[in-house]
Amino acid sequence: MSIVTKSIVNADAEARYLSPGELDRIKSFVTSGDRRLRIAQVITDNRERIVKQAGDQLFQKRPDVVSPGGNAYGQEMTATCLRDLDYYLRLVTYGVVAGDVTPIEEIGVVGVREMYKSLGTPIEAVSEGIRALKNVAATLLSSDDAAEASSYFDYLAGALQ
Ligand SMILES: CCC1=C(C)/C(=C/C2=NC(=C\c3[nH]c(/C=C4\NC(=O)[C@H](C)[C@H]4CC)c(C)c3CCC(=O)O)/C(CCC(=O)O)=C2C)NC1=O
Repeated sequence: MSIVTKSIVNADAEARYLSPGELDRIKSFVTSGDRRLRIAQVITDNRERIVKQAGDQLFQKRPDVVSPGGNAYGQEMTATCLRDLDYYLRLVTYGVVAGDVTPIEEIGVVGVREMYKSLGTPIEAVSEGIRALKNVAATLLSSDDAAEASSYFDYLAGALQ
């Protein structure tokens, strides 16, 4: 839920007008809108490249995952691993646009630890992959935009750890 919807739901639950603090938070959400949309656009336009380079970085750091016996070993499993990175990059764009980690949490975090456990996927390597997505995306963004985007990648990497 975006800060606008969330504030309205909270205020209406108490049948009150939006408070000065809520209006301030909505103001900063609105004024950061251009930046957040620009970030989402750059990531969306470059998604294939970001995922590919992040995958290369991950497999360099964690060669075990793509070695025999590794969870992402073999062409099909490696492609599934890269698909998961693409899923997470997509969720980050949702968070950036919403200005809120809730969409990332609801779609990509809740229940995921258990899922990866049952698949035998090393979750700390997934986090490593998300940090690689962050680093590659940062090379395509201004430093201010990269800093804004970082918080969503960091949230996700931390939540999966
Ligand atoms: C948008 C929300 C969402 C997420 C997050 C998601 C993840 C997800 N990853 C899966 C598998 C998988 N995920 C990986 C990923 C990896 N293995 C590694 O060693 C690496 C560290 C890592 C890549 C970074 C692999 C290799 C599989 C296949 C495992 C298997 O079939 O044994 C599966 C099992 C079903 C399938 O194969 O599609 C799901 C549901 N699906 C979703 O709908």
